Amino acid sequence: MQPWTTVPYPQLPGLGIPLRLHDTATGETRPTAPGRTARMYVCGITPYDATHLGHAATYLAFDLINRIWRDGGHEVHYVQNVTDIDEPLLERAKRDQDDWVVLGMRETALFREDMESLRVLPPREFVGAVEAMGEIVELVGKLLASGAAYHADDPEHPDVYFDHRATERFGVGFGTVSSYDEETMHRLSAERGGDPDRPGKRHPVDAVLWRTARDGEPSWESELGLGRPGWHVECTAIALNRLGAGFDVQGGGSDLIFPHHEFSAAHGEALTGQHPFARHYSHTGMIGLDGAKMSKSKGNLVFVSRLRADGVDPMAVRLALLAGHYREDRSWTDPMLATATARLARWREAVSLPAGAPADEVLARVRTHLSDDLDSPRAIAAVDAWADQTVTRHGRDTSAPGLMRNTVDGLLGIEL
Ligand code: 5CA
Ligand code: ZN
Repeated sequence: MQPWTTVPYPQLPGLGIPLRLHDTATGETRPTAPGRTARMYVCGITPYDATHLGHAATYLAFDLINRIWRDGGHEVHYVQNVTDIDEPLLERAKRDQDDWVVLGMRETALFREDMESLRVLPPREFVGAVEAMGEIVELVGKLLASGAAYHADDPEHPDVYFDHRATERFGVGFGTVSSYDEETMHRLSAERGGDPDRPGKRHPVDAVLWRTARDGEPSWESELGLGRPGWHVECTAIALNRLGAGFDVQGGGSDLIFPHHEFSAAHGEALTGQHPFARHYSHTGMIGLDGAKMSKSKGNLVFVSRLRADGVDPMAVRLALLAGHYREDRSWTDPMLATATARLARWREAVSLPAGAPADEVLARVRTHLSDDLDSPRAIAAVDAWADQTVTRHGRDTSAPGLMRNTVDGLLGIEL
């Protein structure tokens, strides 16, 4: 698929600081250690509805990683998928008597516009499940051949499942990403698209790799028979074939820790024999509204496109979301947007002055805070202090307003 259009990335003086990032799998916050080219995979949207502020917050967090790595002199190979075939898409299309292909294309186009307006740097590769069908089929075929996958004991629908114990044969147990106990895994499988109670599986937790065709559902002809792929293997194939095993960061919201990232990793490891699938598993907190997680199924959504249509400055939306720490579950509120709008106006006033308080120290502070597990609230506070000082007392440093404009643009992605 065509990614969205990029925005210029200003070069900042000096070199950025290596990023320390929390890793869900080990529970530690430790340095990312990319090579010359950093490799990141972030789980993309299922395009059956518009981008809400929860999605936006998640992609903004990974945009900070992208920016910090670039500031540190790395190139970034960023891959993002689009789950353009899956249950939720088919259900929504049916409900609205829409064509699932048209629905997916329409919502993906809107997502691109939203990302562009928020100045999120685009992935180098933006890949739909449908266009990756051949690679997914090949991967499932290999898992079957190696014994890591099996057909369900069901003559009518012998769907292919992944044996979740498959990596044990080289000494890696299941559960290295989430560390959840079996009861939690069972419960979350049922809540998040799995089918723990289906008969014919070796184990309730096992996840589907290839679902044989059902009446009225789209399906693809393949060496696995007519059918469509499971969700987790889509991300395994797209990530592995572009980034290789042991890439730097696998990202998404905390709702993807289990079963999605657990299984994507287990599929990849069973296939390559290499552990870990990704060196860091990075997860963002959930954005809610009025105390409940913002989710399409609950219908309590604030859309980026709605705010744009209402004339809200996307830079204020970006600043409002970055004012919270990415790992915290938090709620979207009107005062958050009001605070961000006022802050944006103050920063704009400060950078439009002919001179200001010295800014070199502020750049250093912004770098330090962001490289400390993406501490955007503290980075924003450092810019606030500079803007207050500059607006109230002016300053004599004529290069400061320009440097602050570039700092805020390059590292926080905010155009003043
Ligand atoms: N297509 C899959 C990933 S392969 C998917 O989860 N799509 S999604 O449209 O449901 O979500 C897209 C991204 O936004 C995922 O990374 C998800 O974890 C994240 N996300 C969803 N809801 C929220 C929320 N309320 N707050 C923060 N992030 C969220
Ligand atoms: Zn995914």
